[in-house]
Amino acid sequence: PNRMVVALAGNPNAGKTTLFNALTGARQHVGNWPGVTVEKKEGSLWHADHEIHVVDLPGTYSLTAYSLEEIIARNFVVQGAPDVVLDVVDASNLERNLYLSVQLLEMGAKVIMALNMIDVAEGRKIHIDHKKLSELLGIPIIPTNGKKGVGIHVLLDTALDKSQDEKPVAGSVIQYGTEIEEELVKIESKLNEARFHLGKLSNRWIAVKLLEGDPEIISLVNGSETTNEIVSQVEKSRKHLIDIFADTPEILFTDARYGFISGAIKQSVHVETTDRVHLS
Ligand code: GDP
Ligand code: K
Ligand code: MG
Repeated sequence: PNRMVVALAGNPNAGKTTLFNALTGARQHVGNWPGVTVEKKEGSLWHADHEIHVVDLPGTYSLTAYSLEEIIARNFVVQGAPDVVLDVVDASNLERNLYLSVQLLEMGAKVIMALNMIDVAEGRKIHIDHKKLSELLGIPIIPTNGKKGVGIHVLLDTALDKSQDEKPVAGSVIQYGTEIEEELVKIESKLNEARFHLGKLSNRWIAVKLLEGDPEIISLVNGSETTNEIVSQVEKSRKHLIDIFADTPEILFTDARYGFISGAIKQSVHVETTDRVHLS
């Protein structure tokens, strides 16, 4: 009846397993992901009359399809269709960790963020205005200390709220500039014409992945008559962008993501310097 699935995503060592343990306690099961020897941890708990099933995804820095861990994490978000993705972020390494967050947002996943290791960040005088960051990313952010269990209750309330939120996720947190956006729109409309969908994922994300030359997503649209036009549009668009920018779309997208992240950090993070400034 009231059952929901929460997937924990995050960089290695962000504190996923620690939060997973704090959430599920002893009610956990350890196995392997189907067909591979990567460990899969699952567990469940009750909260506000809901059974919440939690899946600990492999730690990854990105969601390209270039490592087994990334493919497992991505496929679970795509095909396992979790109700909510809980993105566990190391607050003391915010910039690097946000690269994964931005990709989860682009996928159109329902994301909430645990700003974990908040004690470590504060200890290093890194002050994060999490409300501002939440506004900029368009997702709820909850500061947590996984080791002490701080923030767990709020996380669960937030996950429940988010799962019941019917608003579609935009998937367009980053604007890539006119030239790239125009090509994305062309590819998206070909996807729509061919009625191509991947679970609940936004076709914008699929368009981004196709332009990036993602082998897994390309193989999904390849080889069918209805998708011929998608493939030829992708080829045209890639060529067009390389002509204009003299860079591959992969590089253009990566640069734009890092640009967005560094802008968000400038607006929401303040690092106290220990050096005193002497004014004369
Ligand atoms: P995972 O790789 O994401 O699963 O990370 P782990 O859960 O294994 O955590 C990595 C390390 O960080 C462990 O030593 C944890 O005890 C520690 N840790 C996790 N969360 C916190 C936190 O909020 N604050 C502090 N100080 N340490 C934490
Ligand atoms: K670890
Ligand atoms: Mg772990």
